Amino acid sequence: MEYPESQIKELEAKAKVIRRSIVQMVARAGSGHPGGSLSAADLVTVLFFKVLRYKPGEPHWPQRDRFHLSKGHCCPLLYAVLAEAGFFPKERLESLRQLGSLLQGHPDCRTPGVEVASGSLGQGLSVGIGMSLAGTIDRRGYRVYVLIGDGESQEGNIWEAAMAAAHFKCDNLCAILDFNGFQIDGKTCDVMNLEPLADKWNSFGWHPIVINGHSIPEILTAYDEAQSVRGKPSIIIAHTVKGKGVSFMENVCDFHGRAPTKEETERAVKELS
Ligand SMILES: Cc1ncc(C[n+]2csc(CCOP(=O)(O)OP(=O)(O)O)c2C)c(N)n1
Repeated sequence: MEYPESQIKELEAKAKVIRRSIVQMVARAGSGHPGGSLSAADLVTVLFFKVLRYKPGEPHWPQRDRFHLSKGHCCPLLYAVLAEAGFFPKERLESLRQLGSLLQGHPDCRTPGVEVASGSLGQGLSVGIGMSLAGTIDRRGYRVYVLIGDGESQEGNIWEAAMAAAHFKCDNLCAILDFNGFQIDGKTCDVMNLEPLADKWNSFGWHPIVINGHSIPEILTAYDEAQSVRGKPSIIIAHTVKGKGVSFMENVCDFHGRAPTKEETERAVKELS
């Protein structure tokens, strides 16, 4: 499908705003996870500003589409998007990781827009299956999206969920795999190789869609395709760059879980302006 150029430009601009928020938020907190937040920024921006149905003023609206951030350490991305979407005031982003703040270092369901706590990797897809089945049983008509990491995909629980979702024909469920090639301390392929990944998901009974996770048109097309699949769940395997958008963070493992210094923050913000 063709998408209007203006829509693509608008989403690209929005993703830039989100990336800037991520860097500034983590810098202010002095800790956090910028790398995997930046790599998934385009995927989650398009999801929230083009695909999901929700009411920011009514976070528990029963018909809302569900988004679950299974790789919970990337909550700076989720918080930036939720603030931009109007779930809470943007000034609150300044309180990331402070004691008593609504914006904890890993997601907590007291934060408006956060569906489920996360941070212990591997569990989110199973949570998504529960949401998917509940939606079908209650005839709510919503869809469920779960963002997982490539390092996270080494967890056995992911593959149990893969089997179960296909068994239960969860076609309202879409996993998004942020395949940035890195995990906490190295390349995913060196720690435990995942390839051939699309073949694996296909053999587990899923509909895999492989894309460039920084191409807005490819992301839009993938979400459209996932929505049209019947009788099986879909997974968007998105090839991304860890730290995307900030030159000195790209593919640098150190920025998995460290805040930029004051000078680095100034440089990053300039690049994202
Ligand atoms: C069960 C569990 N084991 C270990 C960790 C510690 N941990 C946090 S992030 C991370 C790496 C995750 O890699 P990936 O899923 O690729 O995330 P991304 O690169 O997108 O940030 C690990 C091992 C955890 N949070 N949960």
